[in-house]
Amino acid sequence: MGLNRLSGFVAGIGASAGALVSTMAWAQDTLPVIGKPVDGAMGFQPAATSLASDLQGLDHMILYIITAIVIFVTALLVIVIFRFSRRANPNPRSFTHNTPLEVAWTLVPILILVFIGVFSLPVLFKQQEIPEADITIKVTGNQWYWDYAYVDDGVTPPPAAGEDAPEPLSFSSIMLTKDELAAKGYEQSDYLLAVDNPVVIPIGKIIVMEVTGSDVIHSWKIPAFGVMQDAVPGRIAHLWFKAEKEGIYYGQCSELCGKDHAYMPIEVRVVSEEAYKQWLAQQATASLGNTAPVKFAAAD
Ligand SMILES: [Cu+2]
Repeated sequence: MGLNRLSGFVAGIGASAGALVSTMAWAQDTLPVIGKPVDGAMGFQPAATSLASDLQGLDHMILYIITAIVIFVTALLVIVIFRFSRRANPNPRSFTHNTPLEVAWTLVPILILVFIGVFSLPVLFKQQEIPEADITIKVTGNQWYWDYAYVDDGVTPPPAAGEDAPEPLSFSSIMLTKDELAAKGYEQSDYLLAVDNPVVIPIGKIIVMEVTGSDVIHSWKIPAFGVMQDAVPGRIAHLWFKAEKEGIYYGQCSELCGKDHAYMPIEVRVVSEEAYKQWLAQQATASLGNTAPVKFAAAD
């Protein structure tokens, strides 16, 4: 068991069943739902990481550029339609080239693309250059649910030389049915998003997700974090984020993976450092009466 040290810690502070119930209550009572789709909404979910802010800023900037180009091209078309119509030009001129114009319409788009690249490449590198993790979580896509393993929870010290690495905290995350939502403190609108065992992470820590698949390709995505990574069987890909707002964030499998593709959502809860440690301790003492079943063995 990966968290036996924490079990001792919890026993040390005399955690009773009542204390466990109260620690379980924090999540649903106090956490605002931030990363959730809204009916009829336009635009992005609120950015909860600098990666998402960068992506959204880039999108807005490019939207201005696109709008200017669309207006410019539409204006040219309108001018051509009227000024160079057959009626306005009964005797058409016969030239075929205009070298300065052709140089201009080659160079100007290149300059526009270089300008966009100057802003977009740093964003791309920031996403793809994985920093050193505070907490590393392995996520495995299955038909049709996600498995999570806290391979380095940032709390348990690494094993001494010669000692076996402790088995990580791991659990499966399965979508809640409509009937289960209310009992777990969710609204009906959380259907297709809420899960039985959400991923819990502390605020302000660098989380590195090791993303893989067990059967077909899935994709792990949280829009409000600005992250999405294909989960490819036989490969481990990495993504990272640092969440800056406490709350509940939803995502969905984003690679068509079979008949229940729409029924394997992702729920991430960003909590305070203290609540995260409480949660870890609670997982370690799951056998003491935690109602959320947690498997410590390797995933199915
Ligand atoms: Cu999937």
